[in-house]
Amino acid sequence: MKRPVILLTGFEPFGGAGSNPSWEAVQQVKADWQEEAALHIACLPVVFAEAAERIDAMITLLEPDIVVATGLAEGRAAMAAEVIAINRIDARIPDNDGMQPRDVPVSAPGPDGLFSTLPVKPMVKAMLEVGVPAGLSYSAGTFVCNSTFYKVVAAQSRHGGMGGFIHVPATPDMVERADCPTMSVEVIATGLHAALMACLRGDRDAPSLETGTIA
Ligand code: PCA
Repeated sequence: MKRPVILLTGFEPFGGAGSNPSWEAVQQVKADWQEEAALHIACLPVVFAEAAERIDAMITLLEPDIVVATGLAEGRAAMAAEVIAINRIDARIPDNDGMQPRDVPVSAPGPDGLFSTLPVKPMVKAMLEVGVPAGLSYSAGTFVCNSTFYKVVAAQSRHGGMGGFIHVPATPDMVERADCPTMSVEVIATGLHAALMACLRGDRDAPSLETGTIA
């Protein structure tokens, strides 16, 4: 059997932050990787057009079996397996290129929404089993993460691979508000590894899986 190929991405810092835990955790997963599958990683720019182009080009080149894109969702307390990407951009803040598109589609001819083609419930279950707080999320927002998620699902469907998105919490060093929930890079990386393993095992989504939902 062909050795499975995985593409795991994180994002560069944005919005004035000095780091982005998604990319830090992705690097940690790569450093610890000992599985049979080939793991490719990349750091995407927080720039609407460029992030989409970059990941699309990598998907064309690698034809990965599994693409998991990750990004920061400050304020969330748990790892969030995103269920659906919406065909809408409404940037609350400018991207790292100073662009702030409002109320425009990700893809004018595309459908209103694209569901993750990753086994989201088994991924959440796998994360919970290794002690990492996790749940499903039905909104990936309307910024660069959601639009990248949309592009990943579309690009993966071209060659029959699976793709989706996980949002991760902020790390303790980056939050100023005492009431903002956080998670360490190590715990985030443990969760991502468990989620990838669920994809590799071919765990199936089942309605009976009790996973919980993040608002
Ligand atoms: N989070 C942002 C973009 C990059 C990131 O890490 C988002 O949720 O859209």
